Amino acid sequence: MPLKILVLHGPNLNLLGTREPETYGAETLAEVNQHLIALGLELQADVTALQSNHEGVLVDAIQQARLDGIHGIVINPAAYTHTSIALRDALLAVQIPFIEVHLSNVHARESFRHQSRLADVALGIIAGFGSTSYSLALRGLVQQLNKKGV
Ligand code: CA2
Repeated sequence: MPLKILVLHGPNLNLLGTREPETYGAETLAEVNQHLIALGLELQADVTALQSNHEGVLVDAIQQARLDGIHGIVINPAAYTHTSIALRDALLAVQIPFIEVHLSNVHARESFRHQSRLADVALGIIAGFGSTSYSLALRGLVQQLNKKGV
């Protein structure tokens, strides 16, 4: 049975490829998702992706992931990284290993981006590689899950 991986994108990431390419890259969200689905096939992982601008929708998706038997989550919580106790609580509640991903190097930016509400409960964090951050996260997550014999 292939691993089931959920990729979650937080607020404003639907704008990828249309604004601020110097910070977030030129690839659209649809292209990022296509690459992850293709990489998933290579890694024998079934990848599904969801973007929402709404915190509650992301919380619902995390809760649903448990019911759907998702083995691991790759999440770019975007601005909710720095604020959301609700996302932290949801991820802790479902006990699904997750990787926190950022396109930009958040530590080279404003100080309010240096804090994460999720990082200390994440399996790992990847930041600063543009859309490649997601691919690195997916590879790392699948490797860890396979190592654990999930
Ligand atoms: O670097 C990242 O991936 C961030 O999670 C992106 C968030 C930001 O609030 C975090 O501090 C770091 C912002 C996402 C906004 O996405 C846009 C994409 C294209 C154009 C404009 C915004």
